[in-house]
Amino acid sequence: GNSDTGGGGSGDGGNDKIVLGFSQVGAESGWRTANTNSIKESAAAAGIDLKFDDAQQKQENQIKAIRNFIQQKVDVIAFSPVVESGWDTVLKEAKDADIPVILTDRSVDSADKSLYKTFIGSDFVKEGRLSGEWLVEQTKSATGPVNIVELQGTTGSAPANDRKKGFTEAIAANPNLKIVASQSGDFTRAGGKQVMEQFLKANPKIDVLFAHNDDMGLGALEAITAAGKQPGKDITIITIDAVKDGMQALADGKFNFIAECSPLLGDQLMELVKKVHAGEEVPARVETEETTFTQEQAKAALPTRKY
Ligand code: GZL
Repeated sequence: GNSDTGGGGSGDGGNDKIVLGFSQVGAESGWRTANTNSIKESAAAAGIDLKFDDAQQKQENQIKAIRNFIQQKVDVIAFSPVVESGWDTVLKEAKDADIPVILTDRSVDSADKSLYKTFIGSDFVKEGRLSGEWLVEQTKSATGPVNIVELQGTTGSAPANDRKKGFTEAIAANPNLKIVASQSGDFTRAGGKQVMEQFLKANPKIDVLFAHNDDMGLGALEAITAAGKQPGKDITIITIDAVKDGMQALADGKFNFIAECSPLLGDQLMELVKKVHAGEEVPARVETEETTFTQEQAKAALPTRKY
């Protein structure tokens, strides 16, 4: 990936600043950009020397970056794992090098919980569940089948796995609700547009789109309007994140509901970095604050939306 390793001590007393190595997933969505900004701003504000790497959504680049941080003897490593599995070896190397690791945003499926100190991020199952519960409420008077198409996030990623789980469990409450097609759009606008074009060709009756993030929903809007359908009316659209562009689409009536997933975990992360570096106890899991938005709520929230 692209590393701006910058100056700063190597953690061997070069200077007294804590040196944090951060491996970021990539720059695939508006959410990711806001998350990166939060981490960089919070590190600067906390006086932490940040070495930042963008893995361009490739696990092998994240593993390389973590090995790099170990070589540089950083004080703490933090990262958002692009997918859940395949981390045990490199996390063991960090543990053997006595460098504590903090998981942010996405989690890993490692059975060995000693491989990281804590996780800070959202409850993705809850985000999926809240999305499904809203749809159940909206369609309780439906007399026939309600056909749903699903744009999944990056295959194998915690948000994709967990949002699908929460949504699917919630919509079981209404047997009229059926997922007729489900495919990954990799969390990108381009992916959302391409897959939605296929969904529209293969499914004559689509009533609802559930997209695992705003960016895929925004890409899907182009495909829906190109097919001569009105987003937000002919097709009800539910997404997750609540980044500014998604909230604008919601306020404009093109989306119908968004479950928020806050990217602004920078300050909480830097507090955890300081505690972990000082050898203090930290909770196993720190959850970010988030809510949900209807069209009316988006109109009210937009003027002060930070990201
Ligand atoms: C969720 C985060 C996801 C966002 C997407 O915490 O991992 O990745 O929902 C982003 O927008 O690409």
